[in-house]
Amino acid sequence: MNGTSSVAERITELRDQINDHNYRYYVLDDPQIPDAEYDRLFRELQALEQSHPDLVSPDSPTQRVGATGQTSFEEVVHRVPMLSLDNAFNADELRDFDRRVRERLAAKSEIEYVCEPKLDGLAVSLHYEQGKLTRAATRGDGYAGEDITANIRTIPSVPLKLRGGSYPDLVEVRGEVYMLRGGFEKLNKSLSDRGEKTFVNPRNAAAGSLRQKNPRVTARRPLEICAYSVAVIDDSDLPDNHWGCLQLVRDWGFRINPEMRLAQGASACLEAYEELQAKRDQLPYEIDGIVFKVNRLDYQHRLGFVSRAPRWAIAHKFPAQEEVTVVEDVEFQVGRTGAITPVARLKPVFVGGVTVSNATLHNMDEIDRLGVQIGDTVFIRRAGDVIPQVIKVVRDKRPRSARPIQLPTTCPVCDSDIVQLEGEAVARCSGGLFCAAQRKESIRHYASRKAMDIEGLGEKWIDILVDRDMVRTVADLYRLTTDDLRKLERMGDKSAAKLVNAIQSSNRPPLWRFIYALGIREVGEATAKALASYFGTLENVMAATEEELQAVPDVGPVVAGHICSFFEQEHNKEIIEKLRSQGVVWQSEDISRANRPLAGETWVLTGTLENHTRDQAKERLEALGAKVAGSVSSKTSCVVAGEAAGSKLEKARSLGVQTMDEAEFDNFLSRHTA
Ligand code: 9MJ
Repeated sequence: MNGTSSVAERITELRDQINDHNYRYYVLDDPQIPDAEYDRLFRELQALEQSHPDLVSPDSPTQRVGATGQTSFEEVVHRVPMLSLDNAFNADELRDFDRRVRERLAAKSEIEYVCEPKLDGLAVSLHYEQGKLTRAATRGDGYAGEDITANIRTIPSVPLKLRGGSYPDLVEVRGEVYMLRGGFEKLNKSLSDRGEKTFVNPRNAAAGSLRQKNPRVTARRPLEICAYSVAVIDDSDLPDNHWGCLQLVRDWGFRINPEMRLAQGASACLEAYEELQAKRDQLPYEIDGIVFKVNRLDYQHRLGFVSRAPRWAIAHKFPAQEEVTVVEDVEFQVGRTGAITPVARLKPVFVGGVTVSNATLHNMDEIDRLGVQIGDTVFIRRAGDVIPQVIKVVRDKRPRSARPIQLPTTCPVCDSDIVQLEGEAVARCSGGLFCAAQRKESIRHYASRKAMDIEGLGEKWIDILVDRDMVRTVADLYRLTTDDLRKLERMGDKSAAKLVNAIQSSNRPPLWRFIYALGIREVGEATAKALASYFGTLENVMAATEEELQAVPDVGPVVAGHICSFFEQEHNKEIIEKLRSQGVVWQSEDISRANRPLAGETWVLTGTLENHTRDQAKERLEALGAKVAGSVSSKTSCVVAGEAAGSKLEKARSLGVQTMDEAEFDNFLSRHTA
């Protein structure tokens, strides 16, 4: 064997391995090697290709980012038109579709349909010749699209080479390119941090990313692909139904949507629609409906096409999540911590399944970024149960009477000055507990379900109690008597007794609920739980220094600072003292046993952990009560040995000390973390 052929063999081996790891990571979400190992394989391949340029081939994983640098977006005429789908907007339209299908086929029994989530992205066509990706195109007008091969090659879940050996010589795979919600939010955040234009939704972001002239930009965008159809261009055989084709495409290395299912007849399709709609908000990507496709390909063939859409498929749409309406006014709300939030009052509009008449504008920076004025026509977006957002202004529709939005100089509730700290986007009322809005908000938070859970103490009664000065702080709640409440308009004897009872019986909360109920800035439910299980008592939390607080998982310097300054303020200490004297007893946590199963144990970390930094692993162990030491002795309880662990692991073994590898450690942590 000469030198070059062994290099060629190694190159092939590396490409196969890397392709395999890409597939597992990007398509199966199940990586088999740590990133560092992946990087080593990748760099070895790059180095070999660099020293043997004659062995570089376009389907090598190193060639994903187009070496040419520029795409010219030439026109591509589709061999088979990329038709769009007809829509059904309600159950009747879907039943009509099914009836037409049955009539045309003269079918005696129910038709079997493949139900596919309709991804909200961009349709693309990918050509493979002898298993290699040779051309990718957008749908365009359905007959001709743009050549976006260089950009498509940068998407990790697009196979550059089909897997396995049993694919046709010439095959076209079609699918949807889309962006995960999480990736979209991150991308927008980083664009807005750099002062660049953001995208209105994930679909738009995916489209913008595919249209990049420089594939290196596309490569940095979190794009995904999901295949939904295959067409063979030579005369090879395909399975005789669409479902089978999808399984085949999956075997070639594509991701297909895991929510796809089969349904017999229109009623089962409607059930699938309901089920998918209920899941819609939990999916990590956006869908705008469900597509029903006749499963049998001979039926599809017989049904054929009308001018722009197949007769064998229909898209049953979900309610739109974006609509257009008018900003009629902007009001400023005061939150619990005094944060002033501009809220757009909208001409009511039906979006995401409900009628929306308010949308948050977040802060003045956001108003500047959007360039929104009162009177503007705007895009509203309501996805899931997230607060409706204004995402875009339609500038052409701005009326002459439009007015800029101005931050008031004083609090709309208490007239104290509004201040905005250097570098902070949020403006705040400086009135503190003098501000009725802040008092109301802090009481509302205290009484809320996840905090003290005082049933019946809603916004309406809090407004009345604060406005009449019957309650100034949460401690005053416990002094209210049935007689006090009975005097209020629309409060009957029964309701008064019920409310007093609800308040009184909220007086023995678990510690975490009480900490959460205090409304310390940025201390949510999870942080409150972590504080409670770490410190055990409120006294310990109150006495902790910023440094000590940061030993708690998830507590960073900012949150630690908020906690310390909360407990430094006299009036907060007073309120806690008053609550205690009114008989509120928060239940200390047993930090010695149940929540601190490792109390009294000493653990040692050695080697490289792939899923945690050393500090994170240490924090997790400390949160469970363990001490983490640097050296192994016979007193050591357990040694966690990562990659390339050396002498400490040996010593542990020789002393008969328990050891765990990283997988066992992860497993252990997941069993011991709430
Ligand atoms: C989407 N967008 O997820 C089709 N689609 O089929 C699925 N789009 C389609 N199928 C034929 N799942 C034309 C378009």
